[in-house]
Amino acid sequence: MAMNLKNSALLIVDVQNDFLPEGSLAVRHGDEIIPVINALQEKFNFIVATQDFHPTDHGSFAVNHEGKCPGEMIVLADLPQILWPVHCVQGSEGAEFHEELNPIRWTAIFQKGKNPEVDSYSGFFDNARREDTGLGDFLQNEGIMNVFVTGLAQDYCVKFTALDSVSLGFKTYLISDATKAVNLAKDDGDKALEEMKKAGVILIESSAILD
Ligand code: VGL
Ligand code: ZN
Repeated sequence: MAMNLKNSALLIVDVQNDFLPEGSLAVRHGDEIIPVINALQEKFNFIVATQDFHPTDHGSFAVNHEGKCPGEMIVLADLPQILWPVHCVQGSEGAEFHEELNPIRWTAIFQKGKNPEVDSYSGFFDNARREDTGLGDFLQNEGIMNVFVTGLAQDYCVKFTALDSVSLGFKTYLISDATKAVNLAKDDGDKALEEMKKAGVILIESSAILD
């Protein structure tokens, strides 16, 4: 029997061209989740997307640190920071949502990563937890109690969004066939799943909602 989706939000994390095959920070098989997310969208009355949206001088870009390459570590906002290729630059094609992802019924888009001094994986807070995007209050004001997380990437923005969602008191689900990992190390995606489970995120498959 299909789940009851009263007071539930579908959260679509960073399904943007740069995280899809051919993008600058491509997640392998990332495009395979798009039809799954589109099917899920039909079951929800409340849908919100997040968008990684960096200025060109963002501190997470390796090119902005002389002599550094993507994958190397630095310190940013007093936190260990992995350096990335340039991605999701404001106004670029790479920052746009994939054209096959249906945005028609989205209630809101929350952008993050706009402050060059700190990275922002979660859709709720920056990595230093100094700034709040407003997503938590927005969901609460709408009476949302259950958050269903999908999108990219399972081992970064999806993981941190799901962990923050739990910490804010939402009953939080990860739809495991509606996300894919970057896997800089080959088991990062699996480790992220374990971490989320431990924190109280409930793992389900899309069939629990679609069938
Ligand atoms: C992401 C790395 C850098 C993500 C964003 O959306 O998972 N990963 N910026
Ligand atoms: Zn980013």
